[in-house]
Amino acid sequence: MEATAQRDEEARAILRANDRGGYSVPNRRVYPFQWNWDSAFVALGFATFDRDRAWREIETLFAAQWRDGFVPHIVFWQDDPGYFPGPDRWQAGEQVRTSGITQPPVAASIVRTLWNDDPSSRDRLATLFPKLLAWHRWFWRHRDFEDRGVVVTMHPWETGRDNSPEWDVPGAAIDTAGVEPYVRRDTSHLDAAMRPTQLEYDRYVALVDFGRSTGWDHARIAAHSPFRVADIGMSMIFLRANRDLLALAEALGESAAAAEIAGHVARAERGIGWLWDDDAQSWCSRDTITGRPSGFVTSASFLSFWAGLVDPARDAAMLAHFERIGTRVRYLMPSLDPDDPGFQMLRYWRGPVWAVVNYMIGHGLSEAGHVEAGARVLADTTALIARSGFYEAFDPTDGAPTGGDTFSWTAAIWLVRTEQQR
Ligand code: 9WN
Repeated sequence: MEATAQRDEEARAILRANDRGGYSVPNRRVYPFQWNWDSAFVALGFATFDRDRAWREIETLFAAQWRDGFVPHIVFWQDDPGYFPGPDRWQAGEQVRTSGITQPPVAASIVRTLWNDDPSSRDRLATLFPKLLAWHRWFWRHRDFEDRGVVVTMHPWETGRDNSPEWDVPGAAIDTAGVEPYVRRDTSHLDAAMRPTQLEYDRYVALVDFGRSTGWDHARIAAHSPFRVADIGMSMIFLRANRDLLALAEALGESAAAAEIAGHVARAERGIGWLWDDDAQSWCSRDTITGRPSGFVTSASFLSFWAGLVDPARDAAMLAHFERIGTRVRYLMPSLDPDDPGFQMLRYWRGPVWAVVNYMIGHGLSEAGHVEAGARVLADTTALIARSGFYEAFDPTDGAPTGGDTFSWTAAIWLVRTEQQR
């Protein structure tokens, strides 16, 4: 109990220390700017002890929104030489310098939680709502331009699961020959064995250079990017976010917006089956250029429950994967199926467990009625943090830490653990 109280105090101290005044950095040294989906989860953590600060985290993110509704994955509020690529390489942004790609649109779901827990915040919700809607419209326009009801990503960084093996085959189409020399900063902070490879970095930077060469014209990027992959993670997160945005629209009496969003929810429910892979018996990302499914079972595959999809046969197949994986590792949910030959316990999104993904999987399973499974995922998350501290990610076999320490979103997820996990 005492140890738990100490962890609570540490978690709050991390959020305070990583607070740059209205926004948080994910980690002081490795990630010294504001990141999009990190901020959404961080707001949940702040809400446990400072509601005003929780709303500000999201409001500050949306202060960097472009006029066309786009919300960037990084906001460079201050300079810092500790991260590559910085603002000079991106050359993007309007009121403030930003990156030119986005990240998983989890913000509407988090805002719904903030509002549910604090109905007196209606004015703040009403101010944020049109901004959230504008961002979702940007997604419908530029990340689902073929109207499939899925999210087509233009960059592995956009998915938040940077070096997942899902991007290996589609990534081979990216020409890295013209990439101007650059110096990685991540490997000066962290062991290279925990990070993406040099080839992967060259591809990331080539895509940044390509986007910059279009002047961050998202219509052109969507038409010509060499990397266009329907991401199972973003597709599920966006479907859930649209359901949550719809609930917010109804609460605010925004009936035209509600009808518009409901139409997109229905479209996604019809279209998302395109990402079911019969061979893998799993939800999988799919390359839209070749049409080929990735075939990888990753932690993102289990977000179908978070998305609110109900399909008895597919749910049973996902639960069978869940059971199998649960016998292979001590801590769920590894970012890659441990039976995959490419599974690596400590290498970023090729094995380690991430607290924020667990939050969505655990709550999604519980909401879908798979209470025991959901509870296992959430309990494993707490156990990992209790054992190892507030790291970026964890080895699913023994719980050893990997990546950066004093991590904001890990602290936030600790603070919002459910009563049963306390
Ligand atoms: C690139 C900040 C971010 C997370 C991502 C995670 C990692 C960045 C990087 O860190 O990505 O965006 O440089 O590795 O993969 O999910 O938002 O915590």
